[in-house]
Amino acid sequence: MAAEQPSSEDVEDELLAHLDANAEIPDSRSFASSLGVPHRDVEDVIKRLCAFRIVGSTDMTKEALVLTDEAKGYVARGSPEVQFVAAMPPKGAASKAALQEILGDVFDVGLKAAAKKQWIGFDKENEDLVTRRVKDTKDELQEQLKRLENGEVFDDKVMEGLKRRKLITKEKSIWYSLKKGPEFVVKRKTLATDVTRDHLKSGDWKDLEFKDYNYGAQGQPIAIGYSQPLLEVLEAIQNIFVEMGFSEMPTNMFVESSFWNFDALFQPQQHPARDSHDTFFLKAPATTPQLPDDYLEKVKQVHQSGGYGSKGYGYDWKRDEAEKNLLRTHTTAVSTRMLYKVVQNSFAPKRYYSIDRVFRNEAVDRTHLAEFHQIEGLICDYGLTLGDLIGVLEDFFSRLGMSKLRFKPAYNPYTEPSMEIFGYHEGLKKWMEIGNSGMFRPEVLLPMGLPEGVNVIAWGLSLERPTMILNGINNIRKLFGPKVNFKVIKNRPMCRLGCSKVDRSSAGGDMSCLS
Ligand code: FB9
Repeated sequence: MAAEQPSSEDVEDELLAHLDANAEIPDSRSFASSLGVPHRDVEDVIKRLCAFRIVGSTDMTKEALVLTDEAKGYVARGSPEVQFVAAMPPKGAASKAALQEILGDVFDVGLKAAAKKQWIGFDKENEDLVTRRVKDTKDELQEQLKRLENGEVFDDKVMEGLKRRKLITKEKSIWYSLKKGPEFVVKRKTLATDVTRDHLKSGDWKDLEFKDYNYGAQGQPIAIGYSQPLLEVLEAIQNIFVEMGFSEMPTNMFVESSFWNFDALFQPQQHPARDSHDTFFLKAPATTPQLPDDYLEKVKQVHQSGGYGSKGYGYDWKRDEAEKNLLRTHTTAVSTRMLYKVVQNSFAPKRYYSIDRVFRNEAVDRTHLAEFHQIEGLICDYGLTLGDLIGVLEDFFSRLGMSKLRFKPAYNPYTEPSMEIFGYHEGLKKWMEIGNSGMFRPEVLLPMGLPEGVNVIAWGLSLERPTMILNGINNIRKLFGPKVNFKVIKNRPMCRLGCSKVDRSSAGGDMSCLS
């Protein structure tokens, strides 16, 4: 009956008693084998006693050459070459297939090694046959491996041979030399960690020593899901829009017709953005014939010859160009559909927003993918001015933590005036481009049938940029897709919108993403 394995408490008492008697334990490995316990059991006790400063330990490491599992197999069952010959009939030939059956994965190594030792030969006629050339075999290899196991070392040539046959490998072994620690005791009083009912009933709680509370102890990591940073910022920005009285536009249509994506927005058909270098056009379904004819006619007119105070572009507008299907390049395509719908029934002032994917056939780089999430806000109402637009932008971006804005005149085919928006980020002490905006042109609004005097102000930005900045992520590929590092996601601080203070230490520190 195998001797009862000493418990960890027993090993501890043995170790403390030994230290008390000998002041030091120079080699924890030989101490472990003297107790007949695996070294790791002594390691656990050493770690515990060091934590209580009862014991002081110095750890030493040395690289030792140890037998691989394959070699241990040969020590147990003999070297492959010996096993091979042993599986053959005492003399004459044997079929490889039969030997393969018997020897399994030792067959290959055994065949090569036995052949190398000229213990076997091959039959030219029948290549499945091997002939035995020796009566007995001396298992030098097994002998060597056994002696190695007992710590013997051979000359380099032998050792190199064994390494080449992957029979020995380097193993770092660590051991400890132990001394009494400042809190050394022969018997460690186990500190109570809880007052149990038995303690109370037995009353022995009075002379128990309790373990101090470790207020720094980390709680059990709770396995919960983590919101994708993009979705976190998306939700926050949706709340900002709803708080500002905006309602969401339906954006569940990635495939759009050129008509709503470009023509309705008074973007001329030869505009560079309308060629496949910038836009993903669809092969199938390539076109959308269902377009509102009367409205389309008006769009055609305003492109060709203007009207509504505009002289238009004066080019020959083609319906089939407008029918071409594409992946929408901006959610402004949804805005045109919405505005057109607004006038279908009696006009009423509206505040709409959209946040969804848009697709641009652009070169992928650190901040650009071929798709991103566009955020768009628009207000249509009587008598809206550029001042109203600036006011709304200040309100919106202040809720995003950007209180100081600057506006730079810009150009969009569908808005005039248009402005690029720049915001000063307190935390990063930096001005950055945070979006684009403008007042929809009459050439966009009036063909739709929007009443005179109604203006539409709108602005747009991306979701990826603020999310990268607020999470200190400098490469958009780390934001979503296969390169997302979940540890970063898991351990990143909650990004709080509106607090412009980016705490550098927590936000992964590298601010190069802002350039
Ligand atoms: O998002 C952008 N920048 C940004 C936004 C917020 C932010 O928040 C801080 C942490 C708190 C930080 C940065 N940009 C727009 C500016 C640039 O990044 C720009 O280089 C890239 N732009 C994208 C388009 O790239 C081709 C961002 C994307 C963009 C640009 C314009 C619009 C929408 C998205 C628009 C519009 C528009 C205009 C008029 C009417 C209706 C819509």
